[in-house]
Amino acid sequence: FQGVKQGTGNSQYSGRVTIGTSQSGGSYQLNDTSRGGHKTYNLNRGSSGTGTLFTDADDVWGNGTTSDPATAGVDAQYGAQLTWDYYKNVHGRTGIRGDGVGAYSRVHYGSNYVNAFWSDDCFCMTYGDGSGNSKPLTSIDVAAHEMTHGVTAATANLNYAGESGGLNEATSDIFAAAVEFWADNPSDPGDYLVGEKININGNGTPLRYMDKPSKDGRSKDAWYSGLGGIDVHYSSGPANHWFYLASEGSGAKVINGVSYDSPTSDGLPVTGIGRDNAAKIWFKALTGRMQSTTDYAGARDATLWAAGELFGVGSDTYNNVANAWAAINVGS
Ligand code: ASN
Ligand code: ZN
Repeated sequence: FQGVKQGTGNSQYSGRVTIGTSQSGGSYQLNDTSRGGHKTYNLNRGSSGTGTLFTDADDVWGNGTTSDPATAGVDAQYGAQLTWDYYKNVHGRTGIRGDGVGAYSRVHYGSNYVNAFWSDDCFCMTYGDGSGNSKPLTSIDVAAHEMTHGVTAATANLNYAGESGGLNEATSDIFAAAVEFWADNPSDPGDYLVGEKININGNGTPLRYMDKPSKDGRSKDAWYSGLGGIDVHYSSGPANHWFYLASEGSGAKVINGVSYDSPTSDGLPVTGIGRDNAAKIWFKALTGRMQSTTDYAGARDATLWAAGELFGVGSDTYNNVANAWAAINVGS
């Protein structure tokens, strides 16, 4: 017989988790029919097609380490599940396109591949295993980042170049942080860091810092006239910084054991509105106002429109949103 199941996964980054699976005949599959049929496939070092759908005899998946190929499948399936649940429960959006249809994930892409990516062509996410000391790219924040590229493509469709490209990347980092905080998994508590679990630099540092993006040595903290000319993973910096400041405010702070200290470009303090409010505003701006060519000034307008709709024009929340933009040198 066939049915919707709840499997047990021994993940690499999130401890023991419950994952959506299904049963067909005598075996189980990583096919989450309760979330649009989101599936996870094993590319087994291949780099095209779908490889094979993960299957299992007892619905207990992975062993928590890379010695079992199913472990990466568990993390990918779990990250997609959390991201699905976050968009549905927090923003009322069911599925990447809002149509209830799941995407799919592919793990063990190629050899020594130190990246992950979303593709609109396959409507799927793909994860490498890392190389040397770097680890599989299947952490919660990376999964949420990549899946959010699908949401952006289905909504504002921000062009992946220039300032709009930086806003596209920032949207993925913003919801990566939001999903991680919302998931509240004790093995991977929420933070304003991107990729802190995967050792991508080989020295234990994260890929990006939202409180002070320039800590990575390349990202910008504030808008300047040349911002549209740099790589989108660095021009995302000011918008990531906006999200941190709007959420938490400026100054020093410790959250879930991580220390932050967020400077402002105008030297004026910013009062935070809370990350749930900041995420609601960004989501509404993304889906209700931003377009493919939206730049930083346009993103400010879009978030102020959203803040006005949600909290009232001239409310404290509205004014604090404007102050966070001024703190990254956008608007006055
Ligand atoms: N991981 C990267 C990203 O999602 C991959 C890329 O640059 N295409 O932005
Ligand atoms: Zn990205």
